[in-house]
Amino acid sequence: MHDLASHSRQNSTTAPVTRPRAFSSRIASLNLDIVVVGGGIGGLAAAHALVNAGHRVRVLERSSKTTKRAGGIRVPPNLSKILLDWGLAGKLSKAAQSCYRSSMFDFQSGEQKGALQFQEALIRETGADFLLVHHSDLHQMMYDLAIGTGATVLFDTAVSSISTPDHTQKVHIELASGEQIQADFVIGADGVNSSVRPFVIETEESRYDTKMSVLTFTVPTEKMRADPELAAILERPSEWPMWMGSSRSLLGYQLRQGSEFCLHLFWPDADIANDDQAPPTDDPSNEGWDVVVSTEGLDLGDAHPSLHRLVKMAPDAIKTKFYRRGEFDDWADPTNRVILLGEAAHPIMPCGMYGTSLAVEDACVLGVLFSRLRNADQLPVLLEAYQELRQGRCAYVAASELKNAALVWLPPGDDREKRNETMKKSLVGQREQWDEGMLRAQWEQIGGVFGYNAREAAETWWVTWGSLRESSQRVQAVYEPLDLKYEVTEDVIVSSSVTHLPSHGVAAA
Ligand SMILES: Cc1cc2nc3c(=O)[nH]c(=O)nc-3n(C[C@H](O)[C@H](O)[C@H](O)COP(=O)(O)OP(=O)(O)OC[C@H]3O[C@@H](n4cnc5c(N)ncnc54)[C@H](O)[C@@H]3O)c2cc1C
Ligand SMILES: *[C@@H]1O[C@H](CO)[C@@H](O)[C@H](O)[C@H]1NC(C)=O
Ligand SMILES: *[C@@H]1O[C@H](CO)[C@@H](O)[C@H](O)[C@H]1NC(C)=O
Ligand SMILES: CC(=O)N[C@H]1CO[C@H](CO)[C@@H](O)[C@@H]1O
Repeated sequence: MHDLASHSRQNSTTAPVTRPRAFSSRIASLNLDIVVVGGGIGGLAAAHALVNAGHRVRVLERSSKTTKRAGGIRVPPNLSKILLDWGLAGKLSKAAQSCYRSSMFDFQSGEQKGALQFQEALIRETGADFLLVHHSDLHQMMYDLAIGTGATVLFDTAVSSISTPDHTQKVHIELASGEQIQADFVIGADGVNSSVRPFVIETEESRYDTKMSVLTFTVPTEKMRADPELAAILERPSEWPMWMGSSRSLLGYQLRQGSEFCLHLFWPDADIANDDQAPPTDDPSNEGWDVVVSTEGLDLGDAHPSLHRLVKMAPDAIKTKFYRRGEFDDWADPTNRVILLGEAAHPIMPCGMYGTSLAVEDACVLGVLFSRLRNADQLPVLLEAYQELRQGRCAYVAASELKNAALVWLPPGDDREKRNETMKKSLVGQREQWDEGMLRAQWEQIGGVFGYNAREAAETWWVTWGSLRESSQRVQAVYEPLDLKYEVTEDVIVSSSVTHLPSHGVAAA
């Protein structure tokens, strides 16, 4: 590994003295040349965190710099906290909307069925607000951060393959243009359909068709204000409404200071009329964010008439096919030169609450670990720590996300009756009733998810294991003292269909 060692930073004393809190002031004494494949929010966050940890970073992004189509993102407190730590308070106060409550309505009648109030105490404890922000705005903020710290971002640069030829320590990155570049280390942050992943995982991944897609619409609120029923939805900007249907659901929220309303429609593929321009709904090319369908051919069926009107106010929608994938055994390649991050490592249900949070947390953890780098021999241990710190939490969050989503699209049956009962209590009894039933259990679960501290988890790992492993150079098999708390239990959506929630999932509440 002498090749790597030769990059050892000569001038670490010139590091800036003050840094935002999400970074340790630590600078790695071994300075790597890192390539991040994919300049989404996760890749840019990784670039920012790793430059801050003392490394040189180039981001390769296949699309062009002009903003791509996107909708909104829900930013749970743990992500907003990282963003605040990264100095984005000013930009967020202009671009983001705080959110404290979610109301549930019947998809057909429009009648309110329940409410989920984020208790202030909990929000306070997590230390940051729940925010709603446009994907493009957050992406731009991340880009500015990455560039500002000194990362290089190359657009229109698609990676076609990577390799690690035996005779060199470098990773070779083959671009679609035919050009080849080299790096000491590669981060695959190229999203759900990652082209780096096949290099890291050897076995063919399993992909399960949920037979559902998410349609993301953006409606100018100006149009909604002209319709009294829809205007009423806009009266409470700090609340996101959800409409619960049978094997379908809709949620919406205001963006960009109330000028836009973003909608995510969770919809069965069978009910999406085929657009001539779009690929057939069951085709994997519908995954991702590139397929745009016209709202003309979309029939909302038995939905409340106001929802029909609402959806038609958007000329088109981004259609994202939802495949579930199993967990990947390895996030790092056998040579420990390539690692996966964000959706490339742990795909999650599209348009849920946590996709972006998990990707940025990954970046945060990787930054902390890589600020410890002194010697290339540490890489196997640090990469193992990264996966160990992240994988359990990501799997837990992905499962609970799906469980929560399934709760609002339950088909008729006992589970749905139970849900209705509990939701009714959330409306009638308010506080006293709050302490009972599923919603509270759900909320506690959310609390556990919000309560995660990516940076501290990584720092703790180092204190507990890092220095120890470093001296012994032996990877230990047991990690209990870290107590990651996040475990995927059998009852959390391992079922064969996402449109049905396993009965004990609800009964447990
Ligand atoms: C254009 C776009 C719009 C989105 N809109 C929304 C939204 O409205 N709401 C929501 O909840 N989530 C949205 N998402 C998803 C959300 O960004 C992710 O769930 C989350 O932020 C985790 O991101 P990631 O960085 O891991 O992956 P992604 O956000 O998917 O980013 C991956 C990046 O890698 C690039 N890439 C892929 N393959 C290659 C390659 N071979 N070479 C170079 N670059 C490559 C892609 O162009 C993309 O920019 C969107 C994603 C994208 C890409
Ligand atoms: C339960 O709630 C759903 C969604 O609001 C509704 O369609 C269904 O009729 C409700 N069931 C009963 C028995 O009220
Ligand atoms: C996913 O990647 C494969 C191979 O790189 C490609 O053929 C396919 O079109 C991609 N799918 C999407 C949705 O981009
Ligand atoms: C990364 C980060 O800042 N995480 C926060 C998540 O929430 C916990 C507890 O609620 C905070 O202590 C963390 O700072």
